Amino acid sequence: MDEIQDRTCRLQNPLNGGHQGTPFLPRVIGHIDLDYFYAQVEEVENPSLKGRPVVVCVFSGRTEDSGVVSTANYKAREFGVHSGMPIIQAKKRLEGRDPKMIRMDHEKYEVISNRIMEELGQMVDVLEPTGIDEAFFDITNSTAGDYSQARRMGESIKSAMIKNEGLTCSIGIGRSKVVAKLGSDMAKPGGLAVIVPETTEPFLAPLDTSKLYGVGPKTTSALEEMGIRTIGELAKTSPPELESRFGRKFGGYLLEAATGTDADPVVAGLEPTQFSRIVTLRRDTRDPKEVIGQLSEGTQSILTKLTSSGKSFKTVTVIAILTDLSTKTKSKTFETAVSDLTSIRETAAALFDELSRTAGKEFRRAGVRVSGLEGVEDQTSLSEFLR
Ligand code: TTP
Ligand code: CA
Repeated sequence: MDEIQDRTCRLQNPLNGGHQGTPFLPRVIGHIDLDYFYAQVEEVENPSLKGRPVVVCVFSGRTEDSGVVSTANYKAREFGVHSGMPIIQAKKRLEGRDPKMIRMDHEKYEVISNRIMEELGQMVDVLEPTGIDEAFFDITNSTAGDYSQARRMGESIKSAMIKNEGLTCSIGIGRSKVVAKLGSDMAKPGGLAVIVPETTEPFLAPLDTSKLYGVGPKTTSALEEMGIRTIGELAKTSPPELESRFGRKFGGYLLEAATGTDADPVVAGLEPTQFSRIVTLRRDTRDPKEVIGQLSEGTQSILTKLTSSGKSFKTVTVIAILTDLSTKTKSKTFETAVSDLTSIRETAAALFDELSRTAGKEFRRAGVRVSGLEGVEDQTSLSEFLR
């Protein structure tokens, strides 16, 4: 155990990105992946779909049914429906099973994804979104490297997703990105897998190499040709043997991945393109004054972020999550960029006023977003130039 812990510490030392100042804590890295994301969002919006096969479709428009499946819920997957399958084929497989075929609404999923990433960002030390419904995170500092604490954080992230969004997710936690990603894959759907540092190598050893992040069918068959089938066998292979077959970089990566010692740090998300804050209202309401009042800290914090990053914005969007968990948004775009609190608050109040008249239901949660940020490029290039 000590040897593994020690190696983890030395590896993470210069590379521990998000938790400077505490160099000897074992790394605690997580990976979160929302379950059947687009289809689950549709189920949340329309709970009567639960129990039915739900297929989110990208219609090409050529004929009524031409196009492919974007994703499907687990009920539809039971009948072999999966992402990328032609819609016609999915319909055949679900004949007589009362399927619901839904047109993909990318913008809607993106609004929800952005909100989720913002929420997650507030719960962890460093968040690195890697797709519309997945992200790596680092919680070394907030758990002080303690894996029992990490398990509790994993549980509370899962509960927050259910409470705030009505969505289930899968989480993996371990000492590296590869281990965390493998954990979330194994925990699907809806689970939490915590792989403590001491048991990482014995945990990985019996698994097929194809389970490793970045190991696709081509690499798997190349490894098989070398007589390597399990991660444990890969871990015992000599570096020169792997490097001569896969090159120095990928060969080295394979060995690190197989021992769960890949040291890649979790890097905070890219330059923001928007700032937003969302709150759960003290009571369900659609009174615009009450809503904007409860967002006063949130709008202030948006302003602080704008000021500290030297940015102004062109668009204000208000977001309301109604009592049935459906999401409604309304936006206003200015002709020229602005950066003052009054523009945010007054515009948001007017937009909430409009939204409350058309929403049809009370708001459970409410948020404000500013986007169309300006001043980013100028500042970055200048500071980079000076550096
Ligand atoms: P995934 O996370 O790969 O899949 P998923 O969330 O639907 O299911 P799982 O429970 O297995 O994680 O992709 C996230 C979203 O990206 C998915 O909901 C829809 C979209 N997507 C496509 O549009 N086309 C595709 O081929 C894939 C794989 C995903
Ligand atoms: Ca997913």
